[in-house]
Amino acid sequence: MNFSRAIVRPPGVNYAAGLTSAVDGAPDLGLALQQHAHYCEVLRACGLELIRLEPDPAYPDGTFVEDAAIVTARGAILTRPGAPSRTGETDSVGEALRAALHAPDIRRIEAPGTVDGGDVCDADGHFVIGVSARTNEDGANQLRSHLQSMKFSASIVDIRASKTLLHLKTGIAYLGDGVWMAAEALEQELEALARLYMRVLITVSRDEAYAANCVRVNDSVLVPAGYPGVVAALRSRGFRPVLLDMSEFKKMDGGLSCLSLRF
Ligand code: CIR
Repeated sequence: MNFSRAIVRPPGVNYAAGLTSAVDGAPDLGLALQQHAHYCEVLRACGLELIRLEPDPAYPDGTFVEDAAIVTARGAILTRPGAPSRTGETDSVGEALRAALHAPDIRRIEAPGTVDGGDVCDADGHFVIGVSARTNEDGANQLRSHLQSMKFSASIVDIRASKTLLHLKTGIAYLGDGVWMAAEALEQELEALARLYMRVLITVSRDEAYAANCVRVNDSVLVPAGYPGVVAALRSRGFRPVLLDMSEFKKMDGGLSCLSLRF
């Protein structure tokens, strides 16, 4: 949960052409850019140095950089995103990671495997990998092997029954020190997760489900604005929530974590 850098990419001119299942209408690009700028300011205030990528009109979903790679303390793995329109997003993220990590060769998920970074939750070096509509079993197995060869442990959880979750981290966040946050929708999957080191579980009610995707960054927890129950639960456990307006990313099915790749 201690990070010093993050890769980010603002939404581009055709951001509204990205994938979405949301019914809140088209996003307002001007407002999305303001929200993104504030997100970046908050990361900097948390002590992170930002590596800023340029938007590429070929990839309207490119602002959701977290889906393109898994970055660990022992190296990175480029994903192979499950939506065909997003596959090429890994090129620019890979280039940035090679430069940032001084690593000419970065591992990658190969076909027929698919993995979206939003399906991968790092809990102090144990990685939970969700099999979802975007991450398939082959991809999850490849990722687990890579992580194991890097001396991490990993477990795979099938979340396909939870139709409301695009990714594992749509519904779950690890906040450090054995504290997890999980949406009620993940109840069944949590039985599998309960075998993990779970000291405290904060359950997020259905009406605040979007806020289950929050991110611990150093001493703060970044939380979408508008979810008072989650904020109260975090404060009562001694966390320092920092609220971020996310309306224009929610309209494109994006959560707070997917706007940055932290390492
Ligand atoms: C997509 O459907 O791929 C994008 N519109 C949203 C991706 C959000 N990623 C994430 O939550 N990890």
